[in-house]
Amino acid sequence: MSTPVVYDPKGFTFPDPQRRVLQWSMFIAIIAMFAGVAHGLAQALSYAGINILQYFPGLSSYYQGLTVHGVAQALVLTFAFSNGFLPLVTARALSRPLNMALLHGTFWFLLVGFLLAGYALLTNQASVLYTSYAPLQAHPTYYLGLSLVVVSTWLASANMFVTLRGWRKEHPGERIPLLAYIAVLSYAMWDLASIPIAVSFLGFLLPWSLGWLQHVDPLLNRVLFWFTGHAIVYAWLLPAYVSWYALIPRQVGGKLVSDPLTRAVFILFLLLSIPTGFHHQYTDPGIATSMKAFHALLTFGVFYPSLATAFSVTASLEMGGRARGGRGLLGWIRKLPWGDPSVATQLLAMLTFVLGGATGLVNASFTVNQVVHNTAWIPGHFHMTVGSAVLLTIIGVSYWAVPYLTGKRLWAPKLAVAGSWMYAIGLLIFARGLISGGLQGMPRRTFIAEATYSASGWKLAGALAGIGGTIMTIGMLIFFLIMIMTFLVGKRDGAPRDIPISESLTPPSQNGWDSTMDRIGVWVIVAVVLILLAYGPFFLSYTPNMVSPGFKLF
Ligand code: HAS
Ligand code: CU
Repeated sequence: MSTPVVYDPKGFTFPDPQRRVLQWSMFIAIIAMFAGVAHGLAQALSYAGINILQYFPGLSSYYQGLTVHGVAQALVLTFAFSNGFLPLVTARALSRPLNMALLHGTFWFLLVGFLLAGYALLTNQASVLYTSYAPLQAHPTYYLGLSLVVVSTWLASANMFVTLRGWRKEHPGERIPLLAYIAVLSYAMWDLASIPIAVSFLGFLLPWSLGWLQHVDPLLNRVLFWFTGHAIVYAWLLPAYVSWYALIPRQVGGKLVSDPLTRAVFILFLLLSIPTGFHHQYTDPGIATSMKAFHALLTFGVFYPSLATAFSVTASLEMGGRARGGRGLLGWIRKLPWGDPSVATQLLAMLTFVLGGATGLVNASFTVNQVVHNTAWIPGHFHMTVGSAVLLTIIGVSYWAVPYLTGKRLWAPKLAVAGSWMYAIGLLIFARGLISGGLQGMPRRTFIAEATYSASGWKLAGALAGIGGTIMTIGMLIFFLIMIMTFLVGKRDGAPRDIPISESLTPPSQNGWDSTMDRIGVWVIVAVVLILLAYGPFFLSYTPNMVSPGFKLF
């Protein structure tokens, strides 16, 4: 006897006060996005040799702008979105309201954290780049603010766990509805992954910036950063996968291919996202080569669930395209609802992510990494991952979620589709520039516009980055315009009244082997064991060198 995969209960209405908090969470995400975009344009134009920094009032240096860009986009936008989106879909899938106190806590911690970090950034007291490497030292409000952002994610996941526990009590022995399961697992992975950065920020960097500690160990803090820092990219990505697996099939008129496969994919992310951080530190001294090689191996392991996702999601899309009359080998692609801004934007997210995944393989390959490390290739790679799969999915989800939460119909959907195309095309041109520049030694995190050195191939690479970045910015401005107009003048009829939850072709069994996947606690223990194997030898053999004072260079 099997149960329906994705629980689709009738008659559940989200309580209005909760809807409002979730709506504001999405708005903070959009505000953070806006704060980061202008600085993104400045970075892109810098590669093209154009300096527009003088047009930013109060901006002291290139590095201040780059830090604002990274922190706003990578740390605030992503988590503000997930803090709203994941609890929203969990509650809907379980047909239970969230815990109001935790919901308010999530919101306020995030907002106060954003404001504190924003203060340090805007006053040029935290130009340390989003990686926050010691010995670059920031103002205490930067470390405190970002720690509060992390606490907000813990509160959001506590809310999901509390809601799930309540549901389980009332449904003993039943399989967890898939949508809730994958949303909960996404943040369960992040809960584990975020502990090292909390230790680094609260245990070392904050006391150091307050003057309570005179010195810190730069390598130790880099290790703690990347301990969290590789998994953080999956904390950004998994909410997008939640949408691609459990919502998009319904939006295109198809079905999710397999419930057990989807659960297995998320378990693999829980197990393998964290013990891979040394692939960011292949060139760092002080870490045994054998440990770096072990992380390299696991990095190829964590490539696999994304590969499975590519096949599974494509099959769902094909099912939808064929149900809509698509014929022939590829005829179904044209029949997908490309006119629906939410769908089109996420299809573009997927297509551009294929290149992001391929460049990730190059990075992961231990020796080949030497060619691309610290070059413009790396921002090329991550704009085709976090700047495509993640950002475009956030935009695509916002195109139904903002109308759903506000009750206002999306303003100018055709313009929305055009904006997403512009962003995606701009992104491909931009990344093409950075990727080729990187291969010719063009450095990342360098103000190329003022550099006194260059190589012959950098001109074309930089020009492509500048042109692509400008087109991306126009695409983003269209998104902001649509959000503002939807909020201000969106019609009160025609907004979606429910979340598009997919059914599955292969449902989960009630008592078969795959039901063991619902024992989330056991999988968390397995993940901890793998983490101990991957990081234990380093921490057991490492003697901290607390030697470095703080530097404020920019
Ligand atoms: Fe990465 C550096 C390796 C994925 C983000 N990465 C970065 C940095 C960032 C980042 C921000 O091994 C820079 C950090 C810094 O500031 O220094 N990355 C990988 C690998 C993967 C990978 C192996 N990265 C991501 C994702 C990110 C992200 C995802 C953000 C969300 N990355 C590295 C390494 C470095 C690195 C090294 C260090 C480099 C260095 O030297 O500094 C993989 O897991 C990627 C797997 C992805 C795939 C693609 C699957 C495709 C799908 C779409 C299917 C398409 C469909 C379309 C369905 C296998 C799922 C059909 C549609 C129709 C219309 C037909
Ligand atoms: Cu990584």
